[in-house]
Amino acid sequence: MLSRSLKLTAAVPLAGPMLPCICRRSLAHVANLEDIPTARDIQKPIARRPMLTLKVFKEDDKPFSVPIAEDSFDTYHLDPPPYLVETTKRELKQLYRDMSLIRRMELAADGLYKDRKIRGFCHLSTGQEAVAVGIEHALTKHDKLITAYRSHGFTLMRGGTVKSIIGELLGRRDGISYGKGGSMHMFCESFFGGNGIVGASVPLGTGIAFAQQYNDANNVTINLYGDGAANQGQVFESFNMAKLWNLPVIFGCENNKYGMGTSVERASAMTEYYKRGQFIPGLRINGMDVLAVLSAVRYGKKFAQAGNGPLVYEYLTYRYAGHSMSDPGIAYRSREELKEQRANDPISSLKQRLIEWGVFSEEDAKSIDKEVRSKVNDEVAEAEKMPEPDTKPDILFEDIYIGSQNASFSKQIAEIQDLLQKSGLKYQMTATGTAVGLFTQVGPGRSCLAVSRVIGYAHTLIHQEGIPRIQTDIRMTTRTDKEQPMEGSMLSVERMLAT
Ligand SMILES: Cc1ncc(C[n+]2csc(CCOP(=O)(O)OP(=O)(O)O)c2C)c(N)n1
Ligand SMILES: [Mg+2]
Repeated sequence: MLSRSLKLTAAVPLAGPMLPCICRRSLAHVANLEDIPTARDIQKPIARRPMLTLKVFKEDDKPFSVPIAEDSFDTYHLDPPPYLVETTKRELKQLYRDMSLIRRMELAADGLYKDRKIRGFCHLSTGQEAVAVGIEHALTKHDKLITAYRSHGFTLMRGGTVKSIIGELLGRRDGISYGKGGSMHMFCESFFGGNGIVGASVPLGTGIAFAQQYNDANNVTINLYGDGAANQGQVFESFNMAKLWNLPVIFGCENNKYGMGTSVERASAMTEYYKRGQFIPGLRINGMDVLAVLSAVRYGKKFAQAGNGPLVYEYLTYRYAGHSMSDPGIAYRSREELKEQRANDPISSLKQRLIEWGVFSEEDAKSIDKEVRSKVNDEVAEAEKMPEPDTKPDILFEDIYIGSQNASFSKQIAEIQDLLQKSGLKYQMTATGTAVGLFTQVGPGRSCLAVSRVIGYAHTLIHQEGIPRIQTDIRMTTRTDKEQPMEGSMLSVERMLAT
């Protein structure tokens, strides 16, 4: 039903609002590197950072420029972003505070997990703060962002609060996803998660950029993924469509050097992820320097807004913690490596520069740290006081999109239950609004007819009512009283479900 109605509406607007988008598409540069407007001949020397006499103003909001290191970028068919970053005292202090806030919040989550108050998945981003913060400061709330599952920092930057994020991790009703999403599934305005399936968010982000182009919104989508996703086919399919249609998207590989415990060298035949767009210009950025990230994303946003199409960015960064809380993070990397990376810490390196430049003093930095610590402590305490969700089945159905079927869903479930009861089968069934889990046993000599009727009904649900997933575990008790999965019958079940 769902797919049928989608087909109909998609056909209608072609002649209307679709038009500007089609016109723009015809401007796209198709697989021809010479045609990229700002493409740079790779042989030409890269413009280096000009010399600067740093002038920091007393006033908080008076703009001035600060330098970033010459090795901040590597380019691929693209001129580098500015090595002088225009900013203000207020912004520099805010960059420092934002990174410190993410760090503190992550450390608090670490503690709550170890106290067994947070259960399940929990992926921390300590070490990677400069990426989330640098990106956010180059955007407005009209720009969109989507990332993978290491998402706490991005959620905070996009508008979440410490309280709502920690509340979510604790599974509380007032968490940012009402306690139903946990670490990997957090969302807020202009932030599309928080996605647990590696690589799957990249095509989604491409669709978001398509929507921006379609709606003539002069904004950009930041489409992030990990090095562990970078070799997936859907990533390259997304690159192709984005270039073909000239979409305003900055793909960004957060290269923290490991996908779980596998180093990039063991996973990728070519680890220069910024060149992986082939026909899309690319940029490798020192992702441990928030100012380099800021400069790069501001530049990329202008590039996309000028109608030049996508970019492929690579943020070189490092995660201090293990992949998730169950990984101590030391089996596949040495303590020396960790120590070396920590010496390059994004927060302390910014602090040092801000002190050197006279933006703030050591004392000012300490008082920011103190304020951040007490803010996180207060908000964690508030989150811990948030109510648990009621244990009512209705709560399962709230906030879950199941098309227009919400009202009839419980009726359908009741019908399946009725069928099962009549069949005399022992069964267990769980239903969540988007999926039905069915566990049943078939005894010897009993006909499989009842099971196939149930599966037939499930099949109808999938195709006509938009229920995307039916999970079955049907076991047969054999004559020797051993229980075994109904493998033979499973085949026909799968066939039925596939049709
Ligand atoms: C499609 C899919 N395959 C496998 C997994 C299991 N998995 C979870 S995280 C991960 C590694 C991803 O590494 P990376 O993209 O580098 O992200 P990072 O953890 O470094 O932030 C894998 C393989 C998954 N979630 N989805
Ligand atoms: Mg990684």
